[in-house]
Amino acid sequence: MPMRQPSRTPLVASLLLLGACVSAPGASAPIENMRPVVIGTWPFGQIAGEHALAAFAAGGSRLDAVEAGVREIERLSSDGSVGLGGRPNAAGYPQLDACILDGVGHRAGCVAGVEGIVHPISAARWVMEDSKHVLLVGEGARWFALEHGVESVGIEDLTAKKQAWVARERPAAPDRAGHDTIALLVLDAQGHLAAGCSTSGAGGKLPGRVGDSPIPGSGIYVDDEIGAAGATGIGENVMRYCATYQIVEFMREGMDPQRACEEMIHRIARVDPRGYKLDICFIALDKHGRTGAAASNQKFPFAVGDLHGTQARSVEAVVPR
Ligand code: SD4
Repeated sequence: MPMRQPSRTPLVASLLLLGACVSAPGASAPIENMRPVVIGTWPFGQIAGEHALAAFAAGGSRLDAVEAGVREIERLSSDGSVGLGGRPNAAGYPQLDACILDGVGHRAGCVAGVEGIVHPISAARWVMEDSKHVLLVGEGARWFALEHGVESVGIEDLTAKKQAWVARERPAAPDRAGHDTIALLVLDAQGHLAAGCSTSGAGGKLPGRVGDSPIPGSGIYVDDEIGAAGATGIGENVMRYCATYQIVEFMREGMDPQRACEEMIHRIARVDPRGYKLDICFIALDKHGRTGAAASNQKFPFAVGDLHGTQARSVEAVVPR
C-alpha cells in the first residue's frame, strides 16, 4: 500500500513572522485577505498554529497544515495531555483519541482509545483517506495505524498493567484532574476549512472511555459553507450537547464565532445541573476568517495565526446570565 509521507514539515520562513504574545479578547474581525487563518486551543495552540502555517508556506494543503500542527503537539507530548506522554487512564496507561475533518466533501477520520500510537492524528487521517469508515477504536485502530506505517511503540506490558489494575479496587470516581486537548481549525487560502484534534482525554478515565474529541459534532466540527468549531475540557459536558455542531449552526443563523461560542456555553449552562461549572472551552473560525473563543468557568488561553504569524490570546470565563 502506498505510504503517505508524514507531514512533519520543517519550520520555514513563516517562523520569522511570529507575532508577540499578547492578551486580547477572543473575537476577531474578518480577515479574508489574511488567509490562511488558524486557531488552536491552549498555549500549545501557538506551536500548533506555527507548524500549520509553516506547512501552508511549504505548499501543503489544509489537511497537511492540520496534521503538521497537531503532530507537533503529539510529538512534544509536553503538556501531559496529548500524545503518548499524555495523562494515563485509571489503569495507568494512555488511550488516545484524535479526529481530522475536511470541509470539502465533508470528510472525517477518527481514532479512539488507541494505544501505543505516537501520532493518532496521522492514524485518523489514514482512516479518512484510506478506509470507507469514519471512526476506528482500540485494537482495530492500532492495527490500522500499524498497517499504514504510523509510528508506534510496543504495548506488550499493557496486559500486566491491566491485570494489576483489575487486582486493585476500581476507583469509585475517575480522577478528572488535568485534561487538555489540541484542537486546531484552519482556513486555507482558497477559503476552505479543515480541523483536527488530539488528546489523551481526561486523566484517570476508565479504560475504554471515549470523550468528545474524536466524535464529529461533539469535540470538533467543520461545515465548509459556514465555519468550524473545536472543544476542550470535560468531554462528557460537551458531547451530551453536540456542542461544536451547534456552534456552527449558531454561525449559520448569523452569529459571529465569538457570540456562537459564548451562546453555546450559556445554552449548556441553562439546562445542565452543573450550571456554569462545566470546565469546557470552545474555539470557532468562520468562512470569513473571523475567530472566537469562550470558556465556562476559567480563563482560556488559545492562539490565532494568519499571514502575519501567530498570536497568543485568552478569554475570561463568560459572565453567567
Ligand atoms: C476529553 N475533551 O477527553 C477531552 C479532554 C480535554 O481539556 O479536552 N481536556 O474529555
